Amino acid sequence: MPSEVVRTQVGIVGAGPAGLLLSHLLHLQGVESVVLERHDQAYVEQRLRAGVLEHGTAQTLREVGLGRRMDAQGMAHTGTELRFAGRGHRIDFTDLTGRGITVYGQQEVVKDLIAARLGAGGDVRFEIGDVTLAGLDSDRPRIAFVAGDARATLDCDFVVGADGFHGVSRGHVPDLVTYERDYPFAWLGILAEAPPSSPELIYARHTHGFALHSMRAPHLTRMYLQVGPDENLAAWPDDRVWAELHIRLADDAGFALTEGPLLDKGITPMRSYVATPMRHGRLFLAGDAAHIVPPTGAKGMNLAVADVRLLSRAFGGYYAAGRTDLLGAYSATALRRVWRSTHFSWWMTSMLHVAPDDPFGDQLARAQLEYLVSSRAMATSLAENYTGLPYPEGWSYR
Ligand code: RFL
Ligand code: PHB
Repeated sequence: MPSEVVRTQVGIVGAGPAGLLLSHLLHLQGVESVVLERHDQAYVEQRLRAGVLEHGTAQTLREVGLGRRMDAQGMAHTGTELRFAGRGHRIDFTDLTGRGITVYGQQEVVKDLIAARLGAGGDVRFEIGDVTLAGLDSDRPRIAFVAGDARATLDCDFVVGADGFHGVSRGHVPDLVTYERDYPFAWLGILAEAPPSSPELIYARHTHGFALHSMRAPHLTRMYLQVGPDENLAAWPDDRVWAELHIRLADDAGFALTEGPLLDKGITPMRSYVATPMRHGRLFLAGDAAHIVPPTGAKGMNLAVADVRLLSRAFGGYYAAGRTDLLGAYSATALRRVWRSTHFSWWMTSMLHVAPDDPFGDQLARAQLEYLVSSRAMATSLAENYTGLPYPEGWSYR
């Protein structure tokens, strides 16, 4: 097998939002990177995932030249609805915090990032196999990989593991301490060719379980249902999905749910997971490679963006001025926001889902929802976490 050696400054494993955005932010500072991705480009661009961008995430994308399609096709939302006991309650984000969210599919963000990287001559390699990391304790780490029939080595100054929860990077951090929580349910998600039935997202808690009404475009509705943790998709033919959505989203005001053909249907497990530290030697972890939150708080992709903002500045400081302090502070600084979002996501999840055989938890959830919709203080707390806490000083990406 022929063997190629490629040299770069920052070697990035994974072309999800974390890896691609980091590569883009580094490019803007004149720092070179190569991104290695296991899947092909079409797969990465079509993978259906997150939909909610925090105020700061959308702002970050705009500031770095990635806002054009997002501002044309994304939907700016100024509030969301919480629905329980047959009644809807609007949480007005803008009134409570002066900020809002943007509903824009993660796969669209990924498309915009890939177009920007490739358009600027960036090196993003798809269909890469057998990634192995070596020399992470030295000042010349290497990433070995297979591209087509050829073995190759990427010689770099730093390696970033942005390879998601199932990636290889996290396993290279010795003495990793992990914190985990499993939930006794999962989400069944659908994408329907139907106009959204409400202009905003609806988070609904019903005795049957949680349901979420979201959207992707004026003709595309994205919805989720709480199901059992080991649920089989075959047990959920389309008519059962619709019947359950009608039941859980119903309200006393006669809410009407518009149906349409299903374009996608899948099950997502729910877990909270934090791995520390997010650094070992010259390896830095970012995004889902280091932490997972249940999707109820819509935080996963936003945390990935927050991580790489920090990393971008830390690498920028290293290359421009030889600074190592920001790299040294990365893990501890990133983890502060990770834990805040981990708490928020756990809290939203516990409050909105119905755990089996947990009447005490059920009463707590009701009490919490009633408090939330009657207290401006509590509603403000939800709104500021959901729209994204402002980045503290030092989180600038350059
Ligand atoms: P990703 O997106 O998983 O990207 C990692 C990339 O690494 C590649 N990879 C490898 N490449 C080379 N060699 C290897 N050995 C590799 N191993 C893995 C993978 O193929 C992949 O391309 O991680 P990243 O960049 O950290 O981004 C994280 C986000 O994708 C994730 O947090 C969000 O999707 C979570 N999430 C949500 N986040 C939000 O902010 N708002 C939401 O509304 C929201 N909703 C969701 C969600 C996730 C969901 N699912 C399906 C898990 C809703 C759902 C249903
Ligand atoms: C989505 O639109 O996919 C979505 C929205 C809000 C969430 C999770 C997912 O909390």
